[in-house]
Amino acid sequence: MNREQLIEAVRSQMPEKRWLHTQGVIDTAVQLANEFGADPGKADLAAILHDYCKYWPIQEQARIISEHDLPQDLLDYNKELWHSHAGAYIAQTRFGIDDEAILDAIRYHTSGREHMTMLEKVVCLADYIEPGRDFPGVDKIRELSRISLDQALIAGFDTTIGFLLSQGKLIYPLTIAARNNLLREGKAVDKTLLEKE
Ligand code: DGI
Ligand code: FE
Ligand code: FE
Repeated sequence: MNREQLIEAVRSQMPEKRWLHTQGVIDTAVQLANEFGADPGKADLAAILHDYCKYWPIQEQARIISEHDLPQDLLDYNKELWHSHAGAYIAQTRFGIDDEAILDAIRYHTSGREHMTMLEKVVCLADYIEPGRDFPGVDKIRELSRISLDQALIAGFDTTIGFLLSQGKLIYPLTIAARNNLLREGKAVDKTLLEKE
């Protein structure tokens, strides 16, 4: 299957609005990959497929998780987390994507996780700041993305965590771990300086 056919396959799974979002994520992810040193070809492929299952019936997404070797604890958290893991599974089984780096970028694009690769960060951030996104604080995240991928991503997670708190919703532990890890990595520089004195 070539890129054009893959694009059509993805497009057929979602309403036009979500397809426009996906196009935005593709462009932004490739741009960020070039800027911050991730593989633009992998960013392109991960972005194309990242929301493939987003509009599938929620029972179908749950079934994919429960019937395969995927993290079962997802089912105890918000259903918005499910499409990314289901999507990675389908990318592998239906489209033959066997590059774990690409699959992880799809898998963790919603929750994030500790020690994210550059590719994972790029896809996750692109999902936050693609041109069609319009939520309070998005311009600040776009601004930060011109300076620091990590700071922008922290601001993104802050927004999501704040939103989930305001709604009285559960927060998946990997999202907290992702944010903590990015904050610690940012501070690690200072620690090294102190140790040298
Ligand atoms: O699929 P998209 O809408 O493009 O974006 P996404 O895959 O990042 O999903 C974002 C939604 O997921 C957002 O509305 C918040 C919701 N969500 C629910 N629980 C969690 C969560 N997001 C994170 N990061 N962590 C959660 O525990
Ligand atoms: Fe998504
Ligand atoms: Fe998305």
